[in-house]
Amino acid sequence: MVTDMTFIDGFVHQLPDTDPQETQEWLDSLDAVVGAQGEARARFLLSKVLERSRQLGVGTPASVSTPYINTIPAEQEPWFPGDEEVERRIRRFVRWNAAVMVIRANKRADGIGGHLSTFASSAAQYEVGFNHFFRGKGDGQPGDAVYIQGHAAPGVYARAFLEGRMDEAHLDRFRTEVGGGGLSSYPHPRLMPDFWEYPTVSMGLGPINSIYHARFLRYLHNRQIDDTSGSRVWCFVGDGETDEPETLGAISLAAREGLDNLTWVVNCNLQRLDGPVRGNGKIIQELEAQFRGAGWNVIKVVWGRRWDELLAADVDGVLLNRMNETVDGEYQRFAVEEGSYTREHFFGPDPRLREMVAHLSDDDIHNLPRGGHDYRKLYAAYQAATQQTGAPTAILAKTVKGWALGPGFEARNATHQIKKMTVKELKALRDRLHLDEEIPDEALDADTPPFYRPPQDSVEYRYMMDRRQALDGPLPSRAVRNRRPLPLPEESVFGEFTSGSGKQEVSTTMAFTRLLRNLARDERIGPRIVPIVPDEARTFGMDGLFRELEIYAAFGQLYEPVDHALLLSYAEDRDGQILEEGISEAGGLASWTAAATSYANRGVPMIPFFIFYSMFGFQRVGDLIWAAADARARGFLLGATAGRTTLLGEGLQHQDGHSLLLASTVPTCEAYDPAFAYELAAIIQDGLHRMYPDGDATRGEDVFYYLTVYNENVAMPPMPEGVGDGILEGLYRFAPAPEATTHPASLLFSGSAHGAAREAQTELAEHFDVGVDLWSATSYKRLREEAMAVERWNRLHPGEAARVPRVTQRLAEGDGPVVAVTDFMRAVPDQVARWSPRPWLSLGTDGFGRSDTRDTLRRFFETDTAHVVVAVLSQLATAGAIETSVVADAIARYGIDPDTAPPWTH
Ligand SMILES: Cc1ncc(C[n+]2csc(CCOP(=O)(O)OP(=O)(O)O)c2C)c(N)n1
Ligand SMILES: [Mg+2]
Repeated sequence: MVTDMTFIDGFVHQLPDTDPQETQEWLDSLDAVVGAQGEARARFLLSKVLERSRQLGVGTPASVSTPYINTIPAEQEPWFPGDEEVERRIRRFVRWNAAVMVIRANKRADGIGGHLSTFASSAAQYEVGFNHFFRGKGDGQPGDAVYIQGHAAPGVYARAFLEGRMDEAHLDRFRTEVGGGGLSSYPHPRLMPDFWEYPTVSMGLGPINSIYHARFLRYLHNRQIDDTSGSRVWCFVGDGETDEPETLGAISLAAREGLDNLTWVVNCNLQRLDGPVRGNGKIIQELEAQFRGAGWNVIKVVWGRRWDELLAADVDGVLLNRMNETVDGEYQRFAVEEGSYTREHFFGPDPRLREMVAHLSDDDIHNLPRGGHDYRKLYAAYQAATQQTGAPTAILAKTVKGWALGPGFEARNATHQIKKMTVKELKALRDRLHLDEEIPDEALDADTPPFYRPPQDSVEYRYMMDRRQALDGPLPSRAVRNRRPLPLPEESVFGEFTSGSGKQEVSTTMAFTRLLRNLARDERIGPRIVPIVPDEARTFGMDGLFRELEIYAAFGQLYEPVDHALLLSYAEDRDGQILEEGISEAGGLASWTAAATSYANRGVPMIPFFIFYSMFGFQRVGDLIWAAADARARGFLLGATAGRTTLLGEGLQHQDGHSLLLASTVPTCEAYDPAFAYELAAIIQDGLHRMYPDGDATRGEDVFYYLTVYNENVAMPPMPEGVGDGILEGLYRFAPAPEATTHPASLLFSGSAHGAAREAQTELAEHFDVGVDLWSATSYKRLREEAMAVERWNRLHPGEAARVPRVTQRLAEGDGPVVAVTDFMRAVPDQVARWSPRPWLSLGTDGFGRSDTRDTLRRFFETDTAHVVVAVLSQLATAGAIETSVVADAIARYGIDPDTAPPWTH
């Protein structure tokens, strides 16, 4: 009986053994090898057998881990085509300038920050890419997409400096951005729009974005919009960064879709910010298992070339054993201690191992380099990655954090945060980099260490520039180009929404779906529309689009769907248009970002519409949205099933009354809460024109839109005359006050709250002689930003004629108090309260949602017709326009219990 579950292979127990005698012979042989020569030899033989079986095409399950050595054996390394000595010199210049830039910044302004150790550990990884692999954007090429680890930015600036793309004055503006011309702390396209393309410093976002980016390149290709076969996505990842769920959460997608255009380089320096990543284990082994299990090609670059000869002499497998059993905490210690310590504690315990390194000095032992610093090993790995077909590659490169910076830095637990060097440390670094001719002692005795750039006629400069030229120019480089200009849609796409829906009741979500279909059908812009859904199309009533637009599937539809006979069947295709992301808002957002930045990254504008449960947008993936804004995303986000009471039965975790507030925190997000179909259409139409005026990406604004759409069906009114600008500006008068009323007031509604407001208008006129005019407040964010700008102008221009914010001007057009009602928190309308020229009161849905009918919920949150009426009356009474008894009568009339606890307290 099998007792250890880890060794059960169901297959060999459930199929008949057709030749038990032969089976027994194989097993006996194995027993004999283990008995006579030990486990190491047995493992070796088994691995050989597995390797042969793979060569013979005998499918065996891939094991998820391999021994702790390089995946590519020395004898299979390719010929290195570069000049290693010149490249080493270039690398040293880069290393020097990167360190000096940070040190000078902290001399200028103590506490300005910056990082030395991250790039010090990954310099070779970047340099091998810059000299041999990363493709630039010269001659209108789209080039590669390189996601650079945020904290390695100093090294990238240093290289740009050497290439003459920056001068010393630039480097001396590292982290000094206000006033212009500064270098951002990390990759921020928002701040350096000609340089950086991909924001990465919020850990985990670069990795997930890189996966969906690579996938989006395939999508563009398969849909024949752009030939992306020449572009690769590279992503540099920290080993600590792999702790983030976003980093590894989508790796299976990359394998499933066969993204061999994607290469990750995980810099395994064994440390994160506070200490070891896996002190008690081995991060490389753990990651290997995860990536292999997910179907990635994994290339481990653990040991530098000087270990090759030791491994070749490892006849007993003792070295391999020692490598396998040593945990990362110990490896980190070996990097800190002298060679004698490693001799004693790594090699020492086993006499055979000790003997193996007897010919090496302690210094030699200390300097046995790790694979991630070995240029040739890295070159071999990158080349293998670029030749891999059918799967993405993860290169796991082992390094020392702070490598070459000296004993005060290398592998110290505090190394991540150290940003200063003493003169002595600087001299030691200079010596280690063999730069004593370029940087003499006197230069270092001065207060500020110098940068160094080799002259333009130097071998290094010419070599570096030749390499970049051969690889299509410098990188990173961001430019908005019209490689594939975007034709804007026909006017008729939007036209139908202005006349309303007549008697037919529809929701704004249905209106959006119809608009999306119109856009996708438009001959001009149609192919550029990218509908993205996270397994919610049916929820939003969009499943009708499946058959018409089809769902993108990298390998087509390999089965006949269960609903194939239906008109609206589930249709997948290689050139399908819809990105159905499954249950991953993060994935949807990453796809959206890839599409929303394609106008710049590829010069191919695409118009993404990501529609999701509004509750799972800003609240769930807000940081991805922030990063997209940093990346200057242009596109549309749609928060569906919006509103705390409009989505009725779903309860606390679903009913969103705050996404608009969260959206208002993103500077370039245009947040709208449209009530009617014509508003929605007008906003989207205007958005397209702002992003791509006359279809020209280079003149467009880097803004994106967040629109809430609701699932409450109503008869959509026709668009009133002359309200076009008001819709976009955030506020317009929807309907005048009923005639023959005495007391004026104004009611502002947004989104689905229009229902209560419109009913209240009638109720107030009929029963209370109050005449309210109705206003649709489509965007409080827009109104607030305009008002803040006006307020600021007034503050800074004393004595000049004061300007008046738009919201103040508009509201000055009426009399009496103002009541704003929304299906979101009061803080949303309150954004503009202080600019109201009349008394202001907001009604909203502060508190946790809960399941019930819409009417009951609106009564509970005090946003129903009765509460709107009472609020207007109460405001009028406060102003002395009516008696307080009228308010009391109304409270009684509508059966409102005045003594319940506020909804946000329970
Ligand atoms: C989401 C997020 N959380 C925390 C941080 C702060 N942080 C910056 S660097 C770092 C450690 C990075 O370690 P690793 O990924 O191993 O990179 P290394 O510098 O070692 O290459 C942390 C926690 C961050 N940038 N982003
Ligand atoms: Mg690390």
